[in-house]
Amino acid sequence: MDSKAFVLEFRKAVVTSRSDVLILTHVQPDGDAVGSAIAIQLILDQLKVKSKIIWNKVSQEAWHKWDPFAEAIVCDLSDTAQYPVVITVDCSNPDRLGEAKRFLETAKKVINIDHHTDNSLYGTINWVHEASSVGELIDAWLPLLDVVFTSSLAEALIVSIVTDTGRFKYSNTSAHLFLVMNRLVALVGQTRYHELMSLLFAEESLLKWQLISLAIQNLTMVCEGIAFSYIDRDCGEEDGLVDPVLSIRGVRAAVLARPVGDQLRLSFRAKDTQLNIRNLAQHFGGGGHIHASGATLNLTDFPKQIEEIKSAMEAYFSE
Ligand SMILES: [Mn+2]
Repeated sequence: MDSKAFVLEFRKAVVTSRSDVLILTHVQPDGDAVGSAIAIQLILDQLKVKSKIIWNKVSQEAWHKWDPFAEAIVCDLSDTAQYPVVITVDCSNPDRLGEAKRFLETAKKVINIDHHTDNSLYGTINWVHEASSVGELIDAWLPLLDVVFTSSLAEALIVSIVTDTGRFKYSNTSAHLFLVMNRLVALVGQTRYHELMSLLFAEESLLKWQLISLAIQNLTMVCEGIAFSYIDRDCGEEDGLVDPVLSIRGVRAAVLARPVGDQLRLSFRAKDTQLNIRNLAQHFGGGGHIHASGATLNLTDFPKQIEEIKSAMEAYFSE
């Protein structure tokens, strides 16, 4: 399906919906999830289609960060309404929706918009292409819809693109993206762009720094360049704790384990472009991007599991 065909299908599905269109994204929404969900809502507003976003498992830190962008960041999973049209953004498979997965079961049409190459194409309409972010994908087909490129739409796409490229540091940053950003920043203006960047990146909570400090203290090298660490307390949906470990000189890839409720969450990151860290994540039943992925295990005995993960990693890298 080319972008013209997709836009036609998209429009047909949303304008014929008899009730609100539901927009969903993955648990622990990051900047791309939040930005692209809001962008879709703004597009639907212009098409005079009513919509609702349900956020799922937003951390305190993320709450603080995303609140200025989303008027109402509310986790309303208790919602019992059925939505015939559901749009998912930045979500490679239904499990990543967490509890909100159940909305897919009653939906007649699921529009799956994503940039993860391991997306399971679970939608009735799938728009899945490799790109830096879902924001970049949306930007590409916007001219095909009768939508005015407003500054709030540009803001949402900026949040999406800037966060998913790690502020233009990651390998997904293309020359083309700067042309996109040129247009977007011109729409929001230089002053607002600076405000947005300050809201997103100028500060982190004290708790986050304390957790980062724990991750650094518990660091071990399972083999040359491969770091493993853990945080032995439940820090809820707090995200971005593996990146400081990865930023240590000499570390090519980092894995971080932490308990969240009855789960043990693993984050995988690589800065060595030759290293496919997703293979390791898949080894633990997870998935994601080649250089940034995750896995979730059942939490049984944390200290014992930490040792098992370490040995499994050693065995994996000695092959
Ligand atoms: Mn993304």
